[in-house]
Amino acid sequence: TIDFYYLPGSAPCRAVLMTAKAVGVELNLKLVNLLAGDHLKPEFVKINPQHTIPTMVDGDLNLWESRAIMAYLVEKYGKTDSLYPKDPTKRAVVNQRLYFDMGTLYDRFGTYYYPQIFAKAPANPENFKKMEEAVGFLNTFLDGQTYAAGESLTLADITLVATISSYDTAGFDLSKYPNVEKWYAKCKATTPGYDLNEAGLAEFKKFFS
Ligand code: GSH
Repeated sequence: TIDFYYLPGSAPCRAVLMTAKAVGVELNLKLVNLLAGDHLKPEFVKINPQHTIPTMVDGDLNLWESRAIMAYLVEKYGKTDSLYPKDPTKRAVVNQRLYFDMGTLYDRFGTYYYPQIFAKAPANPENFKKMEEAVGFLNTFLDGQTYAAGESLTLADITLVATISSYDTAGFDLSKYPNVEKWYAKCKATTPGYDLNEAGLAEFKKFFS
C-alpha cells in the first residue's frame, strides 16, 4: 500500500489525488490537519522533516513535493508514459510547465492571498499585478494548444489546473484570459478524478469567505 498524507483542500494534494486516479493507483489516505498542527507532530516529522503535505510513503520511499510524487506515480505505476512522456523533447516542455507552476503561478497565488487569509494582512496591489502577469504567461503558453504541453493531457495540466482552480475559487477573474478559460473547461471535462479536485476546492473555499 501507498500511504498518502494529505488535506483535501490543499492544491498540491489535489494534484496528486488526480494523478493517482489518472494512473489508476490506489492511495491509502491519511488526513493531516494542518490547523490542528498534525504536521508538526514527531511521528510526521520523522516521515518528512520538512513537514509539508502532500507526503507519500511507498515501501522504503518517503517522498514529498507534489510534482515529484506525481512523476514517481506515473513512472512507477503508469501503464503508458502519456502523462509524463519519456521522449526528452516532450518531457522538457512538461517539466518547464511543472516548474513554472511551482515557482511562478502557484507561488504568486500564495504570495498574494495567504498573508491576507492567514495573517489578516491587507491586500498588496503589487502582488496582485504579479499574479495577473503569471496567468497572462499561462495564457500565452496555451495559444493554439489543446493542453498545456501539447495535444494530450499530461502532469503539466494536472498541476496547473489544481492551481488555476484555486485562483478561480479565490475569486480571481479569469475572463481576461480566454486561452486559460478554454483550457480550464477542457481540463475539468477530461482530467481523471476531477471530482476530487472539486471536493477539495469546496474545503479550500471556506478560507475565502
Ligand atoms: N511545493 C510543495 C508541494 O508542491 O508539495 C508545497 C507543499 C506545501 O507547502 N504544503 C503546505 C504545507 O504542508 C500545505 S498546502 N504547509 C505546512 C508547512 O509547511 O509546515
